[in-house]
Amino acid sequence: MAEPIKVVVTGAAGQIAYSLLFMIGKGDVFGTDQPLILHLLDIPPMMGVLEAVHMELRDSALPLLRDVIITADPNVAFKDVSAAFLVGAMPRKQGMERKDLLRSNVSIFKTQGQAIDQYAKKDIKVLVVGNPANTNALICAKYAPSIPKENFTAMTRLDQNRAQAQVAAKLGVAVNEVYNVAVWGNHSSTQYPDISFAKIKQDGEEKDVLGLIQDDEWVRKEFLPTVQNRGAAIIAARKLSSAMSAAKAAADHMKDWWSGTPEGKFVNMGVISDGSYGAPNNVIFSFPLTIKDKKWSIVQGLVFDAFGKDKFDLTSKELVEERDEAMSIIEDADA
Ligand code: NAX
Repeated sequence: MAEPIKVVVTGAAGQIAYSLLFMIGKGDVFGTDQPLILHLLDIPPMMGVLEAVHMELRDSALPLLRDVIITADPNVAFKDVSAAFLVGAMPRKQGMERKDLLRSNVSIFKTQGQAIDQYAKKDIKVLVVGNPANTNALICAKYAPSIPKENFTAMTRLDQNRAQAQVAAKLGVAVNEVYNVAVWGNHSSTQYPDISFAKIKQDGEEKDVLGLIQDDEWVRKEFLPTVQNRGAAIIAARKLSSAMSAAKAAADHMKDWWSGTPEGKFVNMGVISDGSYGAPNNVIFSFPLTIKDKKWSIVQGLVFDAFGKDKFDLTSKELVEERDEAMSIIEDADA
């Protein structure tokens, strides 16, 4: 058996972590032959709840789980870790302006970035789930200059999974038969879930999803808003935000980063933009990616129509505004 790796989950007393920790612990992410030491970080008032999560993890009798460390100290949480799930963030409260939300999150992700810089392994893989995920990931990377920017990613896999599920239902096929759904831009309601390049495999033959659906009206007026507003629909129905599906998406994201994508298939993650497709530079932007040897590459050569270009530009604009607001908060604090 391999040596154990250290993995940190922040917001570990929260609802996404409650599902995610179990998935990680039983080997869904790093493999069923990779022993683990889990580091659980939350804020001091949540230490009692975290103790209960710790007890439940122990009681789950997970063979891969060699140790669990619970802490409210980021410097302990990030020590020697190889992978980080940054789930904890400041939630948007009623009536809160974007700037106030950003201010609270800048402070959290600055502290965690600094701890990663100082204590984590230099090849750490960081997945930011806590919203606003793209901008939080950018802040975190900024404060960890000794770690490559490519190692900081934001989660748009839930949007990809939601889009695949909608297409599978429409075509009456299993969800894993649908692939190459793209998600562009921000993890927010401006995201652009795009099935222009999506395929299914039927009877051993690859077919274009759009060719099978043949219904532009459905794609633009039903599919798109359903995926963009799915988070709000879950909150309206459950009075709590998506948790089980968010945990599954976080597990999928890290698993594919760790073990790679199959030939001919792509996945989506928010990554540092290199300006591909005319996206703004220096934002964390969701692109379709292929992954090999734990390194991602942006899929090139996909072509947008005018409708797609509009959607792409809208989410780009929002990300630039979010970044600029976050940077002005940092400058004010540093002045
Ligand atoms: P919960 O409120 O259940 O849990 C969040 C936990 O984070 C709490 O235990 C809280 O004490 C902790 N926390 C707050 N500040 C912290 C800090 N500085 N260090 C460590 N822990 C801290 O929220 P949950 O439903 O688990 O959602 C977590 C985050 O995921 C939210 O920001 C949410 O908006 C975001 N989501 C992101 C999604 C995505 O696709 N990127 C989808 C699902 C979800 O909405």
